[in-house]
Amino acid sequence: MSIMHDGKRWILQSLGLVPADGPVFYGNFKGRVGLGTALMKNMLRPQRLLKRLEYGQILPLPNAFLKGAPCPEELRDAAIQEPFDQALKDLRRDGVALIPGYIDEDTCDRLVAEWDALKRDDIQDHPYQKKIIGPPLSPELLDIWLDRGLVGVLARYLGRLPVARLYPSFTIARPPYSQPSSRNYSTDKNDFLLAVPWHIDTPNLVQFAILMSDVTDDCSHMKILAGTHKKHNAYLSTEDAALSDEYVAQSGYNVVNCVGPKGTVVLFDAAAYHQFYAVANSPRYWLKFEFTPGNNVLFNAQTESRSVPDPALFENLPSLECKILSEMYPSYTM
Ligand SMILES: O=C(O)CCC(=O)C(=O)O
Ligand SMILES: [Fe+2]
Repeated sequence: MSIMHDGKRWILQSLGLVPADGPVFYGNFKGRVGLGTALMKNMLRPQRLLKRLEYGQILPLPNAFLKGAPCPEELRDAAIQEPFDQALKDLRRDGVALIPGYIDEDTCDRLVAEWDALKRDDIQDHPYQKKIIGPPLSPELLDIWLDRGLVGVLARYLGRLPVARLYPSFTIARPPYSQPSSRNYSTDKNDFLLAVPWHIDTPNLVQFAILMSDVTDDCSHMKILAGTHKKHNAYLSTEDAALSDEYVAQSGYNVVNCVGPKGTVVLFDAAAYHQFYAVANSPRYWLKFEFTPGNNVLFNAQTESRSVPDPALFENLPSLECKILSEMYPSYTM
């Protein structure tokens, strides 16, 4: 460790911002949730807060000052009726909302069968996880990705136009291990590959995922710490990015298990602490769509072309949908 690093750490520890090692805070699990620490951390490392401010996620600034595009009326209207309005309320309150069995089972089975058979050299096929980023677009897949009710919930939540920041991702998480305790874990090594520590992600990221297999509390699943999305969470280094199990247990936050029958939709704000909770040999099939109001988009030219089997798919896409996909498919939507 450099003197610089040690010196900085000493100051942060003296301020109580990065706690010393102890029974609740240790190793890379020195994160905590609280407006006081968040305020100080955001001042010392303001990038995250500024990204949220720029896109209207901190204060309702006038449009002229904001990046991204305003929330279109059509999207707002699409999410007024149920089950979307309730989902929005849950998302606002907890940082997560579930719509059980929203996508029909046959559709899920058909898509899974198609992707099981897919051969492509960019498919990650690790023993712990199989992952396809940007599976071939079909009318069925586009219908889910661009579902006006679901995207509408995210639009009302952000108050801005959500844009796709990544291609759809289909993952089969199949841990051979059960959830390690944070005590036995170092985020530096990441032997577990899957996102098992309690963490937050890039600012302004909102997502919905479809459970492509039945998932119960006894299966591998995602957990969310309800309400933590309201705390302006920030971290200064990898040391305080994750929460320890002991801290979560004493914090009193409700844990929401993202489970349900095949076809269930899970909408969530990645500013809420969440984790993949591993159950040995219990695979979870999951199709995920990520949106931001415009920041941190992960365009990839190769994925763009590989995921479009037929450019005609874009021909009749309304301009609103083109805008939502424009960062991912500039060659087709411009
Ligand atoms: O796979 C999971 O359950 C967790 C995924 C995650 O951390 C995320 O989508 O941001
Ligand atoms: Fe995450």
